[in-house]
Amino acid sequence: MTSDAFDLDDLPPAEPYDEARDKAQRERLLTTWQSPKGWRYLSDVNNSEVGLWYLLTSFAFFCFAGVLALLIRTQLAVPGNDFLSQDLYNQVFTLHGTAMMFLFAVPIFEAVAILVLPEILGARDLPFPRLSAFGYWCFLIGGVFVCGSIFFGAAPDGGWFMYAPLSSNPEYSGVGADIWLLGLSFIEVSSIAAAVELIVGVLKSRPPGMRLNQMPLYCWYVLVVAGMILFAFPPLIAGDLLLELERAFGWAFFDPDRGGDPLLWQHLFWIFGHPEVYIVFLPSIALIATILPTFASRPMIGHSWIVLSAVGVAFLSFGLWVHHMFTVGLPEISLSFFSAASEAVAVPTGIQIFCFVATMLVAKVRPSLPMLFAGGALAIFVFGGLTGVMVALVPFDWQAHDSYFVVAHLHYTLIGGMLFPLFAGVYYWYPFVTQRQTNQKAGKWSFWLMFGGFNLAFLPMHWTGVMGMPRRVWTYDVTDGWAVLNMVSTVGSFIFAAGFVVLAVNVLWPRGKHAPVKRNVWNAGTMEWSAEVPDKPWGVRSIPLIKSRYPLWDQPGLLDQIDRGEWFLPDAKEGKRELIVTDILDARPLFVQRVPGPSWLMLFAALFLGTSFIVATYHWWTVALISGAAFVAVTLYWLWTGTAHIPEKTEKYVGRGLTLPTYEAGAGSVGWWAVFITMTGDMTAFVGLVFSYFFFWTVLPDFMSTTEAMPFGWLLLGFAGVLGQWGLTVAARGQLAGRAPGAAIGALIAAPVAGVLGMAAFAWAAMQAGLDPTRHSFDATIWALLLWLSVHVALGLLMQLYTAARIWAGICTPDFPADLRNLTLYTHFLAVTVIMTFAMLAVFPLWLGAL
Ligand code: HEM
Ligand SMILES: [Cu+2]
Repeated sequence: MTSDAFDLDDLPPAEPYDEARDKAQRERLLTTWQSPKGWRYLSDVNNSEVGLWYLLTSFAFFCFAGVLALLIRTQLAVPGNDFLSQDLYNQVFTLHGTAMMFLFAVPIFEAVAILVLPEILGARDLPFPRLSAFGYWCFLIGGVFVCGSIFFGAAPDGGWFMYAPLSSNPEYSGVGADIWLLGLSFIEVSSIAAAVELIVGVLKSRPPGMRLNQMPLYCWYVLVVAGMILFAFPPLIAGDLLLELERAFGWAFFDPDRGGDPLLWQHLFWIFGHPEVYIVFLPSIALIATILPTFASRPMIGHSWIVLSAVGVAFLSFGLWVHHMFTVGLPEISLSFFSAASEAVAVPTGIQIFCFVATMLVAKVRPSLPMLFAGGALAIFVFGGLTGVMVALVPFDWQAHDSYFVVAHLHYTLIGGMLFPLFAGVYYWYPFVTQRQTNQKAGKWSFWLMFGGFNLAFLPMHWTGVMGMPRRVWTYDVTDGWAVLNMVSTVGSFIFAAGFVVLAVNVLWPRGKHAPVKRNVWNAGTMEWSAEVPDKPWGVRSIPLIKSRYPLWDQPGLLDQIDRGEWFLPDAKEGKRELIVTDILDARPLFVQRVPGPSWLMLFAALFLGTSFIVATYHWWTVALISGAAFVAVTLYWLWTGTAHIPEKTEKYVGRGLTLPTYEAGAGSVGWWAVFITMTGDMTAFVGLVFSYFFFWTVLPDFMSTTEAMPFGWLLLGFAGVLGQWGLTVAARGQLAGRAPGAAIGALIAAPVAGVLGMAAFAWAAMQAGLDPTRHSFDATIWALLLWLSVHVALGLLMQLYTAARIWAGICTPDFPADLRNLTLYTHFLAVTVIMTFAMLAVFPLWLGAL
């Protein structure tokens, strides 16, 4: 039976249990999924391993940033202190904020998700294990680079939001700003890679039967947060690009003398920065939403309300960024609007909290370490939320802006909203990861030390702030009257740090010395606790049919059935790592996806890409180019050898009467979705550039008229050329489907020729008009748009030649056209990009002229 004719409610019974078969299947699964041994372990791609590396690395950066925090507090302990120099102090607080936000808060979400999401979904792995590994290596390399800079006195020192013009003028800010811009862009790319992986994972790797409305809350939050990363990071990448172009080549974006505007940076930064706050804290709410039902021994009250509120917060959070700019002198109307919108976020956030509290009230909650942390989190976070409501009011914010009141507020939300829930999660899942139990008594100590220390450190900052202590000052005078409160803060922060040390020792204590646990120690309802003790590398012995949000509670006998291999894919006969891909809404099984195993390619790809970003910081352009080319070569080899293989048979029996295809191309496949989602993020970055264009247009009355118009004919030719690159690709798809691979190859070779000629025509038009990016913001914006387009034309060229070669080699065929389908999707986005570019370069100015 294939999946169309398949009724999930009426499955044939499992075959009778046979011990010898079970043993053979287990052996085959083991050899297929086993991690490589010795130093080859680092070539592994299994989500359990990569997730763990991610987790440990993020915590390492947390420790680093925490030590910086202690340096800050030591410096501020007494007035007139000279423990840190002023210059070093600037680097220390900038790097503290930067590392906490970019190297800890976001990556830790991805780390936890990579580690537990597949298991909660009852999947063997995520659909692109190698992508996760690549993302991890990029994160490690970029993070070490950014953090390492402080040992050379070269760390960024412009604050974690790097405001122009301080950051745009190399005279005020040294190489640190470049390290910040390039290093973080590189890390953002890896964050986006992980987000793509997680979105596709939630949408397509759910077990059969787990319809969207049956998905555990944790998965909903992962979907929402990964989606937010996809829309929030790209505007910042666009901003980074503009700022680096100004720093390295003198392009005029932020310099008011040349028609630039520093506020553009603030907009692009906070369009990212505000959602970032929710990107950081929603995953932690997700942890509470996962932990709470377990200890309440009942389903969460208001499941759908929580999901809707999470989605609501995500949407709202993109409309709030201006509340970080209340004091820059914006029109009153926009102040009122953004103030009201900021208050509105309290509503969906409140709904989520109310559902949690309601669940706790109706159930008898079992006291436990994770719940202790969850309770502490709610207490701190609600307090931080209240001061948030205060600073969202414009008159109050005018007083409190850039004072220690804000430092207090942001740490109450971040530490209450993300750190404490995260620690709850650490204690909750420690037995899942290690199959041992932490020392509960030490756990309580760590809680009370951190809870007490935290409040002692940050509560006084509300007063120092109101008394006028500005943030980011390296020292103060005894006559300011802040000395006692600052000393209290410092003592508190060291107590907090002591609590964290207790936690770290507890968790890192040799595993063997902790007490072993039985399966599903907390008696939880979600699938990750179905893991056998001792743990196996295959994720789940057989992939079950899921009919409940809490299957381990509601589906009697499920564990035994899974263990005996009575469900889907109980075997790995061909020695291939296989997943079941299901459809987005109803999780009906669609096909069997084969995922590649361990490889060094991702490490090399990350090293080359990292090198080219790092050397670009020092303007060694040649090395950057060579290394970039090496990255492209490795990636192409990785794609060629690792993706879209033609399977040895087109169908496969997966058990319980179900036979599934082993290949899929187009909109059902995971590869297509990955391209679609990645390109959505890419378009968002482009929209950031479009935003810049219209931003200048609204703030500069003569934005369009400072230069000669570009010749329309050349622009039209450019437009036609790049559009031709798209059209020829679509034609190639038609040719291949019509079983004319030769013609398809021809079209795929002609396509980039059209695109490159088109780009040349565009550039010629800009040169004809004498556009010089260092002269004025208009010229710089046009060149930035063209630069963006040309990079995409070039990427298209690479992929077109790659796909032509695949057709020629017989890997991409009329019946197995995945590569070409994905490429066509890419060029659809290219077409939208060139249409919008043409509209801004040619149509919009014409239309304005006609007005
Ligand atoms: C371990 C406890 C922590 C302590 C004692 C601490 C201390 C501080 C202090 C004193 C400042 C103000 C520095 C200044 O304005 O001169 C600061 C800034 C900041 N902290 Fe923390 N912090 C801690 C944890 C965190 C965490 C967990 C996060 C985020 C997840 C975080 C994010 C930030 C950010 C974004 C800034 C602003 C940096 C800037 O002004 O550019 N901190 N921290
Ligand atoms: Cu905000």
